[in-house]
Amino acid sequence: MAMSGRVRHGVHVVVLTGALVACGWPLLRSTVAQDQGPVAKPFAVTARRYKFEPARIEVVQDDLVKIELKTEDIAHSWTVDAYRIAKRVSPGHPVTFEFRADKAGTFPFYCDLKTEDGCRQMRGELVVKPHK
Ligand SMILES: [Cu+2]
Repeated sequence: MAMSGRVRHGVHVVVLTGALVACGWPLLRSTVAQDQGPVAKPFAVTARRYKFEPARIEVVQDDLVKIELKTEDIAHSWTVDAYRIAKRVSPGHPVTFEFRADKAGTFPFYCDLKTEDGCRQMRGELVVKPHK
């Protein structure tokens, strides 16, 4: 710090450079992070005899939706016809998948496995709200 009094001009340059490094680089880094695309909205969905938890999933159109699906008893599926999704999950083997909710509306999801009759009661709805 003894130098700062004598070489005032030099100190200013150092301070300016320091400000650029402190402020400029984090800005650049966050811009790069945004270029990697939006982060998916995660939903943990549990299937069990004979329902889904949660039974209602609400997103906004064009959201990237991430479903983390697991079952607590037998094999089930999470099926949404409108989105051509049919993901099967078995005990001890959770599955994670993503999709772009590009169609607005309310779409039923259900379990399409026929192993147990009760699976026909497994219903829920995917609500995709339109852009404002
Ligand atoms: Cu089922």
